[in-house]
Amino acid sequence: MTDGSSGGETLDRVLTLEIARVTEMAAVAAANLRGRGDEKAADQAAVDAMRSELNTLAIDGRIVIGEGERDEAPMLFIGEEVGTKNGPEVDIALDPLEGTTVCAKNLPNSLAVIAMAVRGSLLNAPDVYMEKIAIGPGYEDGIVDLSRSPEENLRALAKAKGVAVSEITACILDRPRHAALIEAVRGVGAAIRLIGDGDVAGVIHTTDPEETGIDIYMGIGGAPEGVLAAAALRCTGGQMQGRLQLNTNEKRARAEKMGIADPYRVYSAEEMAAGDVIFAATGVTDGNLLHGVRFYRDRITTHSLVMRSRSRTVREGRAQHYGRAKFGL
Ligand code: VTB
Ligand code: MG
Ligand code: MG
Repeated sequence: MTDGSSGGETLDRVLTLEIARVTEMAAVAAANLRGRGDEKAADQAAVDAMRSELNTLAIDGRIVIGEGERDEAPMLFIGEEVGTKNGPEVDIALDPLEGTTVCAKNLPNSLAVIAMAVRGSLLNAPDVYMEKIAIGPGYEDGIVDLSRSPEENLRALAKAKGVAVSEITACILDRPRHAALIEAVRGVGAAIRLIGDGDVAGVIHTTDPEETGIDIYMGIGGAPEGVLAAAALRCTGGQMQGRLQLNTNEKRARAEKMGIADPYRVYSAEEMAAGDVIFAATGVTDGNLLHGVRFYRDRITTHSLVMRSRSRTVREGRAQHYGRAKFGL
């Protein structure tokens, strides 16, 4: 099928711009409640806004990475059908507010994110942890690998970049489970950017080290966030590996029901998000790549990235939304 067609192996490229509206709406709703110390309220506002905008799109959409399984998530649950149905069959991964805690504290890098792909091309990951490693574009395949030690990976990256290991910065979630990883990274002489939340942003930051100061993402975060990050990397280039942390029988059984036969499998970005993938993210709070939403008397401004894997296009868009009424604000 040719590019721009409405179904089959490729997505209509107009959808790339359409999904930016979806993340913009979610980001504005969340930003209206940022810094209030109430993560649930901000998350709920983002979910409501994203869902109603998503339902206006001419797609036959199915959520595969969402807010959770049906019984615990009333909206945007896994399996929920969205869109007008008059359009291509697509699978959707989303997080209306990625980094709820950072949003509640008004700290950097909370985002509204969505990825869309041809039906059947996104990994149906259960909501468990995933070990991840990611670097930006421009490197030979396989220079970092989850099967190698952090020291080996950092040395290989430094060598490929042509710098000393001390000039490499790794982004890692600030969690007790990363104590040994953090020690290893510092032990080899690399620097660490410790983040409180938001590893989708952390992975995307590796794609623009000059701008963000981050060369590599390492560590264990959410599996749903892993698939979202993989979708973004498919568009920007770069390498990523993810391995689900299925450390109990219950988790292995849950994963098996979702079609995951080998619990130890290492997934590449292509295996987590295959084929023609589109991705959008809008900043909620200010961050390294995106400004947060700004509220003015007569308008609201948003800052987004929209990407498409097929054409490897990354567009950055700042929108001035005159007339705040469309946001109900
Ligand atoms: C990360 C981070 C998310 O969950 O995936 C993290 O990107 C992992 O879980 O923003 P823990 O918080 O349990 O360590 C979030 O913090 C929340 O979705
Ligand atoms: Mg969420
Ligand atoms: Mg999240």
